[in-house]
Amino acid sequence: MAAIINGKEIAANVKAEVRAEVEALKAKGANPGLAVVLVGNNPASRVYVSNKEKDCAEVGFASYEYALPEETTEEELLELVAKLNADPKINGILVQLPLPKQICEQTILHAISPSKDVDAFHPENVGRIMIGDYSFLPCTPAGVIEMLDAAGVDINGKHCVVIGRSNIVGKPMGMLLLHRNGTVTICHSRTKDLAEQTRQADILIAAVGKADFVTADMVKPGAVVIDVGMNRNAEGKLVGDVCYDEVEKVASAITPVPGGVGPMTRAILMRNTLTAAKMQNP
Ligand code: BQF
Repeated sequence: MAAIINGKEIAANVKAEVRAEVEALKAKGANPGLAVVLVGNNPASRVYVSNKEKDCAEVGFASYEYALPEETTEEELLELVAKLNADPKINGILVQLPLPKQICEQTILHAISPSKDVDAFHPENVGRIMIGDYSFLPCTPAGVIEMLDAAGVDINGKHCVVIGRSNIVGKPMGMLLLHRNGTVTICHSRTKDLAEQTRQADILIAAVGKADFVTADMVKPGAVVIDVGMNRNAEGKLVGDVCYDEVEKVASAITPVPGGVGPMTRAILMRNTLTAAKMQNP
């Protein structure tokens, strides 16, 4: 029986901290705000955007929604980003991904001012994360670190295995664990004998994007298992990458889906927006 690491609860604590600091900023006359840009009608994206706006209201940020039609061109979106970069009431800019296929995500992310880049996707911020000199945290990986800290899991010297090498989760996750003195293995679709790798993990992070991918035989008894996955199963239910019911019997601690990493990702976005607002209201 593994301990359940409750992301919703830990996220509420992070947001309460942010809220207190937002109040202090406002007392000094600032009115910190986040621009949330949604292009098209992806239903999941709509939910994510409205979640983020709710979080803004909860911690005291103004949020400014820009909902653009599916057929928006790259030039039009670049124009909006330029306008937001120049607007002093906007402290952070979030462009919800994925973007429609006529728009190159990289082009847009590179156009966001690094000082307003609350997702930390601009190459300047990505590079800063690599060398450990950063102010914006990569939201999901930083949320995972915050959960491990809150659960009292010591990373120092532990073997951390990350499954998945995306620019948004896997790669920056490896970096943050490395900064905390973890010994890091990043596995991916070409890894030979994946289970042999994952069984070495004291801390196992699943960021694969496939329901029920991590089974009990892939987990060392007593390991801490963090499930970053967000998948819909055959019944349309939200599930992670980990076979929760069987892995829970082997692990010492585990994160649920929903209510695990997802709420933490959102909480760190609020922390990054606070960081941006502080930098712009010195
Ligand atoms: C929960 C995301 C894939 C692609 C683009 C709470 C969220 C999700 C789940 C959420 C995600 C996933 C977000 C739960 C933001 C996480 O209770 O388990 C919150 O809002 N997320 C996103 O903005 O873009 C994505 C996943």
